[in-house]
Amino acid sequence: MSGSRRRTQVAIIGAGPAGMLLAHLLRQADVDCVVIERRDRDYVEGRVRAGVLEQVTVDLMARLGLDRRLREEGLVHTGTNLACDGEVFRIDMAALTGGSAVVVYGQQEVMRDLFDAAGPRGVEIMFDAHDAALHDIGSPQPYVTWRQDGLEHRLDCDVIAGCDGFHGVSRTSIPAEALATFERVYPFGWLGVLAEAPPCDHELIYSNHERGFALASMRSPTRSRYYIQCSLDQRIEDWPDDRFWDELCLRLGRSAGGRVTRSPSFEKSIAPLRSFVTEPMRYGRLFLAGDAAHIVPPTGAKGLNLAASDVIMLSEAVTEYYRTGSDAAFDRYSDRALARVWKAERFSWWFTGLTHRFPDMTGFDRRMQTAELAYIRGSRAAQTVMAENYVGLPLE
Ligand code: RFL
Ligand code: PHB
Repeated sequence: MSGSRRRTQVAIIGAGPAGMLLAHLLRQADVDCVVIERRDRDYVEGRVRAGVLEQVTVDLMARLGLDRRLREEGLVHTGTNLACDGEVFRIDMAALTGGSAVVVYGQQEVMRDLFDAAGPRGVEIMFDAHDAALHDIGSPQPYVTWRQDGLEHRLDCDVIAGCDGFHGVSRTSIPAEALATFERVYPFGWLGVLAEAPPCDHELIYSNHERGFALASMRSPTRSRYYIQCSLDQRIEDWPDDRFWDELCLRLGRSAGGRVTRSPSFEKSIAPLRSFVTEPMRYGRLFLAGDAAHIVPPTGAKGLNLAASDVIMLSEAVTEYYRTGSDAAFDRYSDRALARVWKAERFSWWFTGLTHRFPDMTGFDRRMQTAELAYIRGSRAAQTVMAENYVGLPLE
């Protein structure tokens, strides 16, 4: 059965961080858009994912006027910690970068802020939109169709923003011969746990341990987020809370591990690790942004932040197009976004290699890791490199 047929300027596929940040940016610039999301709001908002926001992302929320809770509840971290076999040392990011910091504020909170403001600001979101399909993306009059409430809908537009994540439909709508993809799949995953308990430290601890990587993070002064590296054949059922806490404490070492509060976990999940980039991030009038175009392993905390920098650049391209009528800004988007993406890919890949245990690792490889960590510990120059990447490179 046929449902609605209408027109907008920009059709946005996916209401994750990339799609919703873009929608708010476009609304602020008086560009019409409609967001088409496969799932419902509770699902998107409920996913426990990123926790660390770079200054670029914090500034974006402020520019959108959506940073009230972020300022009240976000935890500003001016430093982060590395550990090697239980020996913890601090990287003073603010001192090394001329005052930059990151803010711990969960992706769930970011999504809540973006969704809460959508209605009042006229950002239209079609939730539960199934079987989205992209049509005529190589032409200046593309359109999107989907199924909702048993009806077929059609949205004509000037531009499609593919913000539908790694498993979305946008990237795969592009003819394979028009794209180059670059990928590294890591032979391990992260088992993550959320617990209602004070964190073991007031800052994050990234720990390299003989038995594998561990990360101590948080969501608030009373809520901890912890991860341990695990092999990909493991299941959640293999990790009852007691086993998780034992392993985490071992890997964090006596001092930090001794401060872990073992309370019942209320979220536990395993995520695979991958580095992935698509070039270019554009085909005709379809523009990819966020995880739809690239994936980083979570070690550098870059995924959500890259989604934010992509959509800042994409919104600039779109608004320039409507101001000038010229495609020139569209032509620059992909190169501009990829320049920042590749630097974040490099950092996340490097940081993963420095801190994780690889199955085929030799004694020599492990000594290389411990030597590099010892070098970073003793070198202001090495710490500066780490710090400026961690807080986020500037938008160019
Ligand atoms: P998302 O978040 O995947 O959102 C895509 C949205 O598109 C919808 N969708 C569709 N809608 C319509 N039709 C279709 N055919 C569709 N297919 C998909 C989906 O339902 C979804 O709502 O991508 P986006 O917006 O690009 O955002 C990316 C971020 O979510 C991601 O990069 C981060 O979560 C990564 N990440 C981290 N990033 C950070 O910056 N800092 C961190 O500390 C951090 N930690 C993490 C992370 C990701 C993790 N996992 C689980 C992958 C920690 C973990 C464990
Ligand atoms: C998190 O708190 O979920 C988190 C923090 C830092 C990372 C990855 C995830 O590098």
